Amino acid sequence: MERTFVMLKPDAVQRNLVGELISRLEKKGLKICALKMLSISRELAERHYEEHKEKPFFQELVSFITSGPVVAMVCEGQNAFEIVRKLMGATDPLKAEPGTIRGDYAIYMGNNIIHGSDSYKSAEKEINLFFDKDEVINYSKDVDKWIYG
Ligand code: 3AN
Repeated sequence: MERTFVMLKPDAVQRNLVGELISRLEKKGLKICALKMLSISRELAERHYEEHKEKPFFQELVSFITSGPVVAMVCEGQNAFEIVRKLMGATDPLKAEPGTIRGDYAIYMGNNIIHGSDSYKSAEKEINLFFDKDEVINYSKDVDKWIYG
């Protein structure tokens, strides 16, 4: 099973969407292996978004993600990062299809509700940035036999 990093951004917390979004991930069949609310420091934000350092929107990105608490998660499942990216929808809410999280809840590119790793390499980096080893729980669920056959 693969694991991916998911973050519900400050706009999701402020708009009372945390329960709804976690529910969508759970209903899809993803297993939550780690979950916590935290305030992101400037240093953590800059490390998390380091590949965007040269982009014109970098400062906006860092100040938004540090503007209020976020909910960080590790989700496990077959093809975890691709599945989460499908549920999220396109980065630009204008292009995100209705039925996806951004398609249903976001209007503005900067405030697009949710982050999900875009590869297993970035998932590993992001999980290690946000969680200690003992915060990520290994466990099995009987329902997995109904999800995966
Ligand atoms: P995604 O979150 O879909 O993986 P990335 O990694 O390309 O998208 O961008 C990271 C974050 O940067 C996005 N979630 C979005 O909030 C912000 N962002 C991306 N492109 C722009 C842009 N052109 N203007 C403002 N913010 C942007």
